[in-house]
Amino acid sequence: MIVAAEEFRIMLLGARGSGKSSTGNTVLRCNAFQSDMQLSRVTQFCERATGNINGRPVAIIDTPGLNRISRTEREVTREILKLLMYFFCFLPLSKIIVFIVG
Ligand SMILES: Nc1nc2c(ncn2[C@@H]2O[C@H](COP(=O)(O)OP(=O)(O)OP(=O)(O)O)[C@@H](O)[C@H]2O)c(=O)[nH]1
Ligand SMILES: [Mg+2]
Repeated sequence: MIVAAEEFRIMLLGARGSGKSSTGNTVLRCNAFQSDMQLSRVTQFCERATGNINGRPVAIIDTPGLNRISRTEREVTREILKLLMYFFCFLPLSKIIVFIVG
Protein backbone atom coordinates (compact mmCIF):
# COMPACT_ATOMS: atom_id res chain seq x y z
CA MET A 1 0.00 0.00 0.00
CA ILE A 2 1.35 3.44 -0.90
CA VAL A 3 0.62 6.11 1.72
CA ALA A 4 0.72 9.67 0.44
CA ALA A 5 3.23 11.80 2.34
CA GLU A 6 1.66 14.46 4.54
CA GLU A 7 1.99 17.97 3.19
CA PHE A 8 4.71 19.94 4.96
CA ARG A 9 3.37 23.47 5.58
CA ILE A 10 5.49 26.50 6.31
CA MET A 11 4.02 29.92 7.09
CA LEU A 12 6.38 32.86 6.60
CA LEU A 13 5.94 35.83 8.95
CA GLY A 14 8.02 38.96 9.32
CA ALA A 15 8.43 42.64 8.62
CA ARG A 16 7.79 44.24 5.23
CA GLY A 17 10.74 43.69 2.91
CA SER A 18 12.40 41.14 5.22
CA GLY A 19 12.52 38.52 2.44
CA LYS A 20 9.46 36.33 3.13
CA SER A 21 8.45 35.97 -0.53
CA SER A 22 12.08 35.45 -1.65
CA THR A 23 12.48 32.73 0.99
CA GLY A 24 9.31 31.03 -0.27
CA ASN A 25 10.57 31.17 -3.86
CA THR A 26 13.95 29.75 -2.80
CA VAL A 27 12.36 26.83 -0.93
CA LEU A 28 9.98 26.02 -3.82
CA ARG A 29 12.69 26.74 -6.43
CA CYS A 30 10.33 28.83 -8.58
CA ASN A 31 8.92 32.35 -8.74
CA ALA A 32 5.63 31.56 -7.04
CA PHE A 33 5.50 34.79 -5.02
CA GLN A 34 6.03 38.34 -6.23
CA SER A 35 9.19 39.71 -4.67
CA ASP A 36 10.48 43.27 -5.04
CA MET A 37 12.15 46.12 -3.14
CA GLN A 38 9.44 48.75 -2.66
CA LEU A 39 8.58 51.33 -0.03
CA SER A 40 5.04 49.97 0.06
CA ARG A 41 4.21 46.40 1.04
CA VAL A 42 4.58 44.04 -1.95
CA THR A 43 2.53 41.09 -0.66
CA GLN A 44 -0.93 42.37 0.28
CA PHE A 45 -2.77 39.14 1.10
CA CYS A 46 -1.86 35.67 2.31
CA GLU A 47 -0.89 33.46 -0.62
CA ARG A 48 -0.25 29.74 -0.77
CA ALA A 49 1.98 27.97 -3.25
CA THR A 50 2.87 24.32 -3.38
CA GLY A 51 5.78 22.28 -4.61
CA ASN A 52 7.59 19.04 -4.08
CA ILE A 53 10.91 18.56 -2.33
CA ASN A 54 12.50 15.10 -2.47
CA GLY A 55 9.06 13.55 -3.07
CA ARG A 56 7.45 15.36 -0.15
CA PRO A 57 4.60 17.82 -0.91
CA VAL A 58 5.40 21.24 0.52
CA ALA A 59 3.09 24.24 0.88
CA ILE A 60 4.43 27.70 1.58
CA ILE A 61 2.11 30.34 2.98
CA ASP A 62 3.39 33.83 2.30
CA THR A 63 1.91 36.67 4.35
CA PRO A 64 1.84 40.50 4.20
CA GLY A 65 4.59 42.29 6.18
CA LEU A 66 3.76 43.16 9.77
CA ASN A 67 4.73 46.87 9.60
CA ARG A 68 2.14 49.62 9.62
CA ILE A 69 2.43 50.66 5.94
CA SER A 70 -0.47 50.75 3.41
CA ARG A 71 -2.63 48.62 5.72
CA THR A 72 -2.94 48.76 9.47
CA GLU A 73 -1.50 46.07 11.72
CA ARG A 74 -5.07 45.15 12.63
CA GLU A 75 -5.94 44.47 8.96
CA VAL A 76 -2.80 42.40 8.42
CA THR A 77 -3.34 40.44 11.64
CA ARG A 78 -6.94 39.74 10.58
CA GLU A 79 -5.71 38.55 7.18
CA ILE A 80 -3.23 36.13 8.80
CA LEU A 81 -5.76 34.85 11.35
CA LYS A 82 -8.31 34.27 8.54
CA LEU A 83 -5.87 31.89 6.87
CA LEU A 84 -5.00 30.10 10.13
CA MET A 85 -8.74 29.69 10.86
CA TYR A 86 -9.16 28.16 7.41
CA PHE A 87 -6.49 25.55 8.15
CA PHE A 88 -7.77 24.64 11.58
CA CYS A 89 -11.47 24.55 10.56
CA PHE A 90 -11.18 22.70 7.26
CA LEU A 91 -8.02 20.69 7.86
CA PRO A 92 -8.26 20.09 11.63
CA LEU A 93 -5.31 17.70 11.82
CA SER A 94 -3.01 19.94 9.85
CA LYS A 95 0.21 21.24 11.32
CA ILE A 96 1.91 24.44 10.26
CA ILE A 97 5.48 25.46 10.94
CA VAL A 98 5.72 29.21 11.43
CA PHE A 99 9.00 30.70 10.32
CA ILE A 100 9.89 34.28 11.29
CA VAL A 101 11.94 35.88 8.51
CA GLY A 102 14.38 38.72 9.23
N1 LIG B 1 20.73 40.75 -0.23
C1 LIG B 1 19.61 40.08 0.04
N2 LIG B 1 18.47 40.55 -0.46
C2 LIG B 1 17.35 39.87 -0.18
C3 LIG B 1 17.33 38.70 0.61
N3 LIG B 1 16.05 38.25 0.73
C4 LIG B 1 15.33 39.13 0.03
N4 LIG B 1 16.09 40.10 -0.54
C5 LIG B 1 15.64 41.22 -1.36
O1 LIG B 1 14.85 42.06 -0.52
C6 LIG B 1 13.75 42.58 -1.28
C7 LIG B 1 12.43 42.27 -0.56
O2 LIG B 1 12.25 40.84 -0.55
P1 LIG B 1 10.77 40.20 -0.49
O3 LIG B 1 10.99 38.72 -0.49
O4 LIG B 1 9.88 40.76 -1.56
O5 LIG B 1 10.31 40.70 0.93
P2 LIG B 1 8.91 40.46 1.66
O6 LIG B 1 9.20 40.20 3.09
O7 LIG B 1 8.12 39.42 0.94
O8 LIG B 1 8.21 41.89 1.49
P3 LIG B 1 6.64 42.28 1.65
O9 LIG B 1 5.85 41.34 0.80
O10 LIG B 1 6.59 43.71 1.13
O11 LIG B 1 6.34 42.20 3.11
C8 LIG B 1 13.83 42.00 -2.69
O12 LIG B 1 14.44 42.96 -3.53
C9 LIG B 1 14.71 40.78 -2.49
O13 LIG B 1 15.44 40.49 -3.67
C10 LIG B 1 18.57 38.23 1.14
O14 LIG B 1 18.66 37.22 1.84
N5 LIG B 1 19.67 38.95 0.81
MG1 LIG C 1 6.21 39.50 0.09
